[in-house]
Amino acid sequence: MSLPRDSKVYIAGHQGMVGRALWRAMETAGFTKLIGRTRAELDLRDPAATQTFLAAEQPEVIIIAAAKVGGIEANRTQPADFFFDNQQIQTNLIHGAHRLGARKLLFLGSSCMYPREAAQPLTESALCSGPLEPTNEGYATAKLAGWKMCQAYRQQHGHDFITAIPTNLFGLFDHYEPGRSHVIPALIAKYHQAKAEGTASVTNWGSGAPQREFLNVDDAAAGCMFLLDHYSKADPINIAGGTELSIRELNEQIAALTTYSGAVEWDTEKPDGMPRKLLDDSRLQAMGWAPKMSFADGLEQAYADYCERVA
Ligand code: GFB
Repeated sequence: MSLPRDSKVYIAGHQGMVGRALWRAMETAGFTKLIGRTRAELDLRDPAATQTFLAAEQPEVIIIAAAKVGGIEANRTQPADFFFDNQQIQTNLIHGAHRLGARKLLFLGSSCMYPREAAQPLTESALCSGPLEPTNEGYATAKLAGWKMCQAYRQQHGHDFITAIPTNLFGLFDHYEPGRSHVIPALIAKYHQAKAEGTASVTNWGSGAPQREFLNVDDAAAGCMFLLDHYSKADPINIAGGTELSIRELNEQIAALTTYSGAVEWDTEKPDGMPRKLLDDSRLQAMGWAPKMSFADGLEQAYADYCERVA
């Protein structure tokens, strides 16, 4: 059943890439009472501050898009921060939503919750069936706990708390800082700078062999919006239907986009991470939802955003 458009909705993390896209999607869907807080205004890791905020604002719907996020290197080098920050944020918000008796809560998981060696495409039933990819175990474990916490509160208290698992995302307001970025923004920034400075070669990480599925963040937000209106189960559900490429193929597309024509090296001392991460999207597809934007259009949009905001 669709959520009333005059519901008060708190988008936690509304200034991140996903939170901003959710804000756009919910405005487009007609929601009139969206609220957000910046990190400076509210530290969601702080239980007392979070409870005070929720008690004062009384949101009816809570979306957990707030998270410490980063690419493979940030995850590999700061597993404690990824574990602690995410665990704290989601615990405070899920328990807070319970205390409020919130009408609906959407928790956003991550494709790294799937076991490293699970069969591809990754179906929701493969969760917790094997060991995780070591480079992002801290983050993935926190995300698995968030899903399980939603399930536990549904089971014990009957709350409508749902979990969605988006595939690798990119798009407007992505992070371009070299130590933190995911592969698409990292390559856009590297190739653009190399072209501008006339550098002879760029160095990418790993072997280039891993395969990743990429989905534009506005499509992912539309998928979340669809789930808020139409999904109410304990099982997590994938948001996918993106484009799958090897990192080597991705590098060719981004080199063409930025018109970089120099050499490309591969630093195999850097990790590859999961060999493949393709999410099975049949459950959401069967409900009648599919993404709209082509990968090429999404990549052009991301590059334009980088040129305007960052370069
Ligand atoms: O996007 P990415 O950092 O995240 O890396 P993951 C994807 C692949 O691109 C890896 C390679 O095989 C990287 O080695 N790669 C090549 C690069 N050059 C670069 C580069 O310059 N920067 C980056 N970042 N990668 C993350 C997880 O995994 O994905 C998180 O660590 C989360 O937990 C997120 O799940 C969605 O897809 O490997």
